[in-house]
This record gives sequence, structure tokens and C-alpha cells, in this order.
Amino acid sequence: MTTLDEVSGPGRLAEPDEGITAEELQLAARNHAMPLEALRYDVTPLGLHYLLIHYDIPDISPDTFRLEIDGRVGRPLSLDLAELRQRPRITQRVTLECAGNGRALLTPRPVSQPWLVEAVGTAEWTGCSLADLLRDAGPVDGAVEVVFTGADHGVERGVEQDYQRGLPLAEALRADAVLAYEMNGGPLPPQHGYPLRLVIPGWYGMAHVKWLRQITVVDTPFTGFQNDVAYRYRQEAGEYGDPVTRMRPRALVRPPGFPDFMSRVRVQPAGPVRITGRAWSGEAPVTRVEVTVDGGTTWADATLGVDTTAPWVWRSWTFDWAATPGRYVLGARATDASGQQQPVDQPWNRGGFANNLVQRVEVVVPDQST
Ligand SMILES: Nc1nc2c(c(=O)[nH]1)N[C@H]1C(S)=C(S)[C@@H](COP(=O)(O)O)O[C@H]1N2
Ligand SMILES: [Mo]
Repeated sequence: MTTLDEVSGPGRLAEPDEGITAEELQLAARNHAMPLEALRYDVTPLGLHYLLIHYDIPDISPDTFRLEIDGRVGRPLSLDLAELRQRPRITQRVTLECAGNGRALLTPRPVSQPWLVEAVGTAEWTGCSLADLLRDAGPVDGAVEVVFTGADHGVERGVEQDYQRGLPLAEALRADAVLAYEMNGGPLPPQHGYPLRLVIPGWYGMAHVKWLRQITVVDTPFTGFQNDVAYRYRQEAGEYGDPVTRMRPRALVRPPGFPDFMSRVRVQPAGPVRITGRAWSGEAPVTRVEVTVDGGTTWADATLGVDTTAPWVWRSWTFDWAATPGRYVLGARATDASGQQQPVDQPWNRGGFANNLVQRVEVVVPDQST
């Protein structure tokens, strides 16, 4: 091996009958999803929140850690952890979803982290205000974007890089953008970005840069790999495509009854059963959730919970079902205030992003006569 291209090939689509590869399994074992039964919690307990790490978890010493704020600012800043903690604390409850959620269910399948539907979680993020820090540094006239650099390093499709994402300045100045050093009331764990990460509510996961070490204000749009190459909606390999930004609406059903070990098909005793789940959107608040028990042929409205604290937090819903013996395919679809609704046809793109096709939960209600 003499060039990076030899270890890091181009993105590809699976062949028509190609099963999940050992490389996809390797990624899936590192980056776990949220078990669907955890939809019962308003705030996902640590360890049950999904995880996505492109390279390795970096080794960062809290004693030498510094956050640098530089670029097109009047007063560049350099802060250690104690100085970050001295700033006013803010807490935001935020639902995070990986942009690749749903990828492995696409046909053809883009070969990458093979998510099904459960790459999601909701956490309470505590830290200091990004907007306040940026104001202290003073972006100069002409500043358009802010580039966030992580301490993790790797190679992706032949490009060696630190994990970096650019964000429009107006988004970075939102009052709810957090530089988080705590998760669910405890220290930020290594896998979620210790000691510091960005949380930018409403956006798909890739924007929430972990192991954040540098914030650079720039006066031209950022053209780094994760913005210009990786996270774009494209149909053809050569296309530039549109950027992946906010979460599209999605509802998930908490699978009822109990599972078969291998197939995960649910066994639900006959009788009345309350189906529950969560729904979210990063574009606009969820306004409606409908449930199907016949794989999408017919729909009925669910009852939305009143627990929403912010538009970017998943909302609970319930649906009362009279289960009679038979086989069923349960699913739920969300609609948000912008009028977006989950599709019944797969929204295919080459990267396998934002596949919010309605979930399919197979349920068997056995005959009670034994
Ligand atoms: N530095 C850095 N930040 C990162 C990533 C990464 O690999 N490196 N992965 C991103 C992606 S793709 C997602 S979906 C979220 C996942 O956050 P979580 O692991 O805390 O759930 O982190 C984002 N931030
Ligand atoms: Mo992601």
C-alpha cells in the first residue's frame, strides 16, 4: 500500500443480491443504534443513545485541552475547560438522528454504515452558548460561515482529514446552539465527544461536531469533504447535489408485545393494546401522526402527547388498537407544520440519506384457542 486511495476506495452501491458485507458489519458493531424499546424514555439513557463515529474516538487530556476561536473575528479566543465552565450554563433537550438512518433498507443499498430505522436518540445537553462565544470573538463584516473542527482524524474516500463541518453563521448565532460538556446531567462520555461538542438543534447528526477543538469564522462557504463531498443529496456519482441539513419528519412505533429472537417479529396477545411511539422533524413541529396496521393500506390518526418542550424534541403519541388474531404490519407516519409528510415510496439518493420511509413492524397475534 503506497497511496491512500488503495486503502480508501470510492463510495459504491451494493449489487442487486449482495447481502450486508463484513465491512458494513464492522461499522455496525462500532456504531450502534437505539434499541426501539428505548422509545419509552423521554430522554434516552446514556448507553442507549445511538452512536456514529467516522474514525476513532480521540484521546484528549482535559488538562491540555483548549478550544480555539479564530478566523474572521476581531478578537481570537483560546479557552480551557475551566473557562468554558465559568460561562453561563444552558441546557437543551434535543433529538438527534443520523442522516444515514434508513440507508440499509434502500434498494439499491449504498454501502456505508447500514442503519435500519433506529439511529436516533434524545439527550439533555448542557454547556455554554455558542452565540455568546462568537459575539465575544466578534465576527467581522463579510463573515458567512463557521467551521467546526474535531480532534479526530482519518481518511475517507482517499481524502485524509480532521472531521470538519461548516455551518451558516446565522445558524451558529441561534440562541439554542450549545457547546456541550455535559450529557443527561453527567460528563460528556468519550463516544459522544468528550470533552466538548457542538449541538445544533434540528440538524441531522453530522452537523453536531464532537471532540470540538477549533471554531473558525470564514468569509467564503466552506468546501471541506463533509460538506462538499460526503453529505449531499445526489442521484449520480458525479453530481454536486444539494446539502443535507435538517431532519425530515419521522415517526417510530415502539414494537408491541414480545420479540422473536432472530426475526424480531413481535408476538402480541389478542385484546386491546395501546401502541406508543415518538415523532420528530427538524424542519417544523410535528402536527400529525397516523398509524397503519396493514402495511400502509389504511391509516388512522394517533393522539399526540403534550410533552413537547421544543420543536426539535421528539413528541410522544398513542394509538389504541383492538388486536384480533392474524398477521399485521404496523407503521406510523408523521406530518410537520411545513406540510412535509413521510413518504410511502423510498426517497432514494446515492448516499442513502434521509430515508424516512414508513417503518414496518411485523406483528403476529396468535389464536387464543390452544
Ligand atoms: N468529530 C466528529 N463529530 C461527529 C462525527 C464524527 O465522526 N466526528 N460523527 C457525526 C455524525 S455522522 C453523527 S450522526 C453524530 C452522532 O452523534 P452521537 O454519536 O453522539 O449520537 O455525530 C457527528 N459528529
Ligand atoms: Mo450521521
